[in-house]
Amino acid sequence: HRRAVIVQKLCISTHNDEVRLAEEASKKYGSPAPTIFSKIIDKSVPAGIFFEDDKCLAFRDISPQAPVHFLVIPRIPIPRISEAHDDDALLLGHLLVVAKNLAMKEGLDEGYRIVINDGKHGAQSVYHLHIHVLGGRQMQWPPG
Ligand code: TR5
Repeated sequence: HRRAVIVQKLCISTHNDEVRLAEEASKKYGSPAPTIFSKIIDKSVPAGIFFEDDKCLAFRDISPQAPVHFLVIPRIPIPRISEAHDDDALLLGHLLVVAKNLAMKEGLDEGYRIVINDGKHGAQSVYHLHIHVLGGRQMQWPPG
């Protein structure tokens, strides 16, 4: 009986941990308005997805600004880079590593541009964090 009680207590504490983690996760970003990218993630809107893992996905930009133009987005809806949290560092690093691995797979061996637009001055139009990867032509500097 004592063992059963211990097991039960362990289960309750595991359950409480999960509930606490979920609560913390939901507090972290509140419930940001779902964007078109949430629909791409849940596949209710079709997109040219060509890479997926447990944390992110990559798809072709619908309005390409270069011969190769794709977006890498996290599955969790961080609205913009300026709203990322310090403890998102691992995820943000992962997005960059995926972006450069995919750039290599896309044959961008002469270089490419990685861009994150933030807010109004950054000309962000979709409020779900995304990394642009553009390549296949000579880029100019400074950007407009
Ligand atoms: O301007 P920011 O940095 O916010 O970039 C948003 C990007 O999302 C733009 O380059 C758009 O062309 C791109 N975009 C917008 C939509 C979309 C997309 N890329 C792929 N598939 C898309 N679908 C299905 N719908 C969009 N509204």
